[in-house]
Amino acid sequence: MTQDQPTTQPSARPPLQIKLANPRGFCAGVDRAIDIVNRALDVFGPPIYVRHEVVHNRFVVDSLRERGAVFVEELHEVPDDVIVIFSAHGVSQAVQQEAEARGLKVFDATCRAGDQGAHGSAALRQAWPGVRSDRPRRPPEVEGTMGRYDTRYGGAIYLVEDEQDVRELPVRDPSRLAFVTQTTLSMDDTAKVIDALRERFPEIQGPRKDDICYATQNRQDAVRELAQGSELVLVVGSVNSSNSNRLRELSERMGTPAYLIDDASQIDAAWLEGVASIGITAGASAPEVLVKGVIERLTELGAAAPEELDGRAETITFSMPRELREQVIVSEA
Ligand code: 0CN
Repeated sequence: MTQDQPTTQPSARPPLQIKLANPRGFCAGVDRAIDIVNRALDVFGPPIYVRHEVVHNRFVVDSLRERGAVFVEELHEVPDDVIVIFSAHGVSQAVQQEAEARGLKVFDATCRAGDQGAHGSAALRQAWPGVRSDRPRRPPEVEGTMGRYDTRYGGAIYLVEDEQDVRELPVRDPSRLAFVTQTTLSMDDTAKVIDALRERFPEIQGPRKDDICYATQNRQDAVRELAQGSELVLVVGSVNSSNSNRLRELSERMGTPAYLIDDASQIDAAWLEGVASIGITAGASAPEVLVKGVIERLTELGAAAPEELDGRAETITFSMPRELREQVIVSEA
């Protein structure tokens, strides 16, 4: 007769741990830009033209397109007598003037934080005028900022992307030189370029540190912490989103493999083999609903409930253009 023995199960693998970066996803400028398109659709009805993707996110752009937003790259694609929204990344003065000359009704969704770079550039125009760059395709923020520069006084503005560019800068008068930076760059890489500028041109003027916006900084700090405690990082964001790419890159530089994904459908289960902890973050243009989808997919693949890391609270908001603010309708009882 055999007696029942206590069964010894082979030790089951602990469930995959999920950590969420904090902060992640939408920033105040993105929130406002998307609200502007949605409110314009509510108030004026479709079509609402948007110059450039309002933010660099496929899901956001597709959703707004479904509501009647029409995305174009240049104003000549826009018919007369329509409403146009400038994307969160800003536009050059030439684009603004073209819209004015054509009498187009414009709502400017340029990020208030990104605008500082453009304003910085505008402030420099008396002393360091001119526009010049031979790069064929520049990010829209760069296009917008460089295009805020007044060429009438015969100076020059250059796009400097790395230390090599700094070494090659053909500067005539180093005492009349200043810099601004794009808002969504890598903090580490930008610091290197600025150090090189200050070393070669000790008199150069500029921001104390850089013009990288609060949201980019916070998300880069958060992904640093996330990557430290994870074996793999997933960054939710689109391939054309600069700040999202910087998050993936930063994780990889810290030695934690990272993938940039638009949504849960792009997760390859093979990535998780032998991985015990996975970190999730999202670029400033990626909505939280996509992060939720990623968590759901990972749960299906055996992950435990996610744990959110402590992070920096963000309280900043930017106001909507007056005409698009919610109207409070007070009805008489
Ligand atoms: O992804 P975004 O639309 O822009 P980039 O990171 O590509 O510059 O995010 C919003 C940021 C802005 C402006």
